[in-house]
Amino acid sequence: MERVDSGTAFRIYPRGVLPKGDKAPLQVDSAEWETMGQAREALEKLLHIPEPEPLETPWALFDSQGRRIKTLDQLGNSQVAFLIEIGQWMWPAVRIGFEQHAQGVNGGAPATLRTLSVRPQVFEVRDFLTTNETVKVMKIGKKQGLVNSQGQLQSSDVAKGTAHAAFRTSRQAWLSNFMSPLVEKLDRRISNLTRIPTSHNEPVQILRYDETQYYHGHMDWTELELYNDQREIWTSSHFGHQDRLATVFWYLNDVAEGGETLFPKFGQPICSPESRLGGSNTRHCKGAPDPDMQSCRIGLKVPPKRGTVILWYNFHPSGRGDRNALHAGCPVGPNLTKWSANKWVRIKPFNAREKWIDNHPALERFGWQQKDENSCQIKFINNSGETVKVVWMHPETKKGPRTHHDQKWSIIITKFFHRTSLYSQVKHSKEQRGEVPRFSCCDL
Ligand SMILES: O=C(O)CCC(=O)C(=O)O
Repeated sequence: MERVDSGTAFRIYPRGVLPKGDKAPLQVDSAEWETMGQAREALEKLLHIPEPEPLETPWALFDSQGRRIKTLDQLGNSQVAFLIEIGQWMWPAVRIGFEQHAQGVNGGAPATLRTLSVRPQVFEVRDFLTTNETVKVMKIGKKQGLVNSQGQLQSSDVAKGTAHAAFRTSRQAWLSNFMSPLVEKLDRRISNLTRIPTSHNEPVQILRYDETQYYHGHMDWTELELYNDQREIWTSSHFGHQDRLATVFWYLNDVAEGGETLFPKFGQPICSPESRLGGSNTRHCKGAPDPDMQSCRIGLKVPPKRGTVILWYNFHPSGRGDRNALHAGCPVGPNLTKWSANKWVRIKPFNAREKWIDNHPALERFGWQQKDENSCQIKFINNSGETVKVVWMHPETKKGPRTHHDQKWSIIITKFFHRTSLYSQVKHSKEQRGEVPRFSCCDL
């Protein structure tokens, strides 16, 4: 919304774009509103904003510095206002190379966000961390002890028994605020940058990639249709609303070769822009192919530069997950190490309570597959010291999925449909006891 001259009227540009041809922009007169409630009602009607779904955050207004506009007085003092349906501030990308200054980020000093990409929305902030801070953060990470990184296995990978290392090979540690005043200070600096309170921030995930290590293409938000039998994931992502709105990715050292962060869908169109919350129908359209998730050849590549952070949004301001926010960590060059870190910023506070809602509209939109009442969980643990095959089949039809089963790995079958099964979780297990295979749980 942009104030017309210095009057009470605002011109409105839905989705931040100018109207096509000689069409006049929408206009409202704020003098007609006596309360913020009336303003909200009028804007919802004008912009066809539907009722929020259960668990969805309500839309909000912000000024150009990302400060919330909560009263008509505040609106009256704003030359422009941004209505953001996802309810949290998002810096506008405008165009590649656009620079904007976020005031008061680091001890009162501003930070400059430079747009690297509009679709997806990616910004670079140079010198966000000092060299001294990068060194200290790495030191805290080392002290904490690094373990192998894991991603969230999609249902198809679970069914195939894919190992985490097939698509992510870094090592990592979580750094919480209480571990060091520096970690806490950086947590606040991130919130100053994103304008989203620290209560929405996750702890820092510090990453170390050695030569050839990588993270293949993935999303930081949950494309629910890819997890459509994993209730825990649906519940914890709050039907897409408790996901990671923003990723602030820190580069802690320079990497002379490889190790870039890649956005392979850079510049692709937004499919079905008319559908606000979207579903599987927003995945594919002309000009938006699925890239090769393992390749680092095509897309926007951001090379690691010590002290720089990049901020990208995993959602559109409308509240819909951004399919173009797919990203990867390219393999690190020979004899090199990349140190970096994730600071994820959630749409809702980090401690927001998870809740399952039986008739939530997202269930149909993303194709939830209802688990059978007769399902149960069976766990196989392999202690044999060699790979064994687990075969599970229907007693009459002899049909059923099967998998192999590596040494020291256990498989949890969480679905047991009328004596045929799909296993939907593969877990690393240090357990070395019992017979092969060892059954636990469940009446057979
Ligand atoms: O390493 C990178 O550049 C990207 C890492 C990443 O996407 C992640 O850790 O989620």
